[in-house]
Amino acid sequence: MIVVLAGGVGAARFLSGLVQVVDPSHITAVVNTGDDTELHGLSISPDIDTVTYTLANAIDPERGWGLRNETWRAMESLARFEGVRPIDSQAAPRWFNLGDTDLATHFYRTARLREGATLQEVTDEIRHAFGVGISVLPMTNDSVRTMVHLEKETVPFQEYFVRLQHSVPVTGVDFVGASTATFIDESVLKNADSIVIAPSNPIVSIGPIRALPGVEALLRSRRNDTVAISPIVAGAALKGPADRMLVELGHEPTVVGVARMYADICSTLIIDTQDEHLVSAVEREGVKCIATDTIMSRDGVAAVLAQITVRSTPRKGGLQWHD
Ligand code: FO1
Repeated sequence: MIVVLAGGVGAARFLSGLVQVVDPSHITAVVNTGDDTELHGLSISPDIDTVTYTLANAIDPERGWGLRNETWRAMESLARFEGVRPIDSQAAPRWFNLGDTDLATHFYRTARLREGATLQEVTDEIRHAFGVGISVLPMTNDSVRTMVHLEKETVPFQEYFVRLQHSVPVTGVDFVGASTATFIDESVLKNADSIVIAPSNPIVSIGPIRALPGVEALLRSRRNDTVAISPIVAGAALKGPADRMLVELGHEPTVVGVARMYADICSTLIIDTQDEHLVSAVEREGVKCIATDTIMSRDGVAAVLAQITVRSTPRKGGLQWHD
């Protein structure tokens, strides 16, 4: 079993390459839920849906989130209430775009959670409904919410990322609920043949998973079987605010900075060829370093990157994959 610690878009793209080189039944994605939010009374799990929709080839290719061929009639129809909504009302927010067919997923998840299903159960039902072959696990069934500290206020992650367009400096992040949450399943990390840290935001996508009780120690114990892929290429994030967040939170926004953040829990870091000149600097952090093409927006790159990734971890347990 290959276990992939995953956030949103970059992780989803990597997984879409991995399923081309490894039998999907041998892949488990442990997905960040710190981005989850409740809007319109609906329980929304963006990173889980991005992974599920991408592997179902149903993702909108331009946005990297939500469903392709989407319509927005429900969201447009909310506009009429903005004129009558009391000033302090949270009703009918339109800054977070929920497409009409995407809403169906949130209706189903919300209703099942209200019936007492766990997030793990309903996530498994949804990935089956979308015909996804890998196991998709939320990092926990408990409520963990990434709160982003800005200069003058603290906001939930999606308000930082979407409403404020992550255009404001961050002074800190907290994963509220993490210290009392239960990691979804320790045996997944204990028994994995290899563990991959996907090219996700090290702070707000991988950070929440690491913050769950017992996970950091487990990952340290599996360091030799763990490989990470840098989400930073040539000092920048390919998507989202990872590079700025690294700087704002005191890290170096380079593959060396990423190596420092992951050195305790992974033995190999895969970086892009644009950073090839930093291979020795990464290895000085005590992490083996492989430079290859990691820009998965180009066709075929995700599968090759996945192949290099699985080859770079010891093939424990004789896991079969097609070379
Ligand atoms: N990202 C945006 O930039 N704008 C949006 O309006 C937006 C809506 C949205 C709805 C459902 C969903 O699953 C994801 C959505 N995202 C949107 C992306 C989301 O904020 C990010 O994918 C993750 O939270 C960060 O990885």
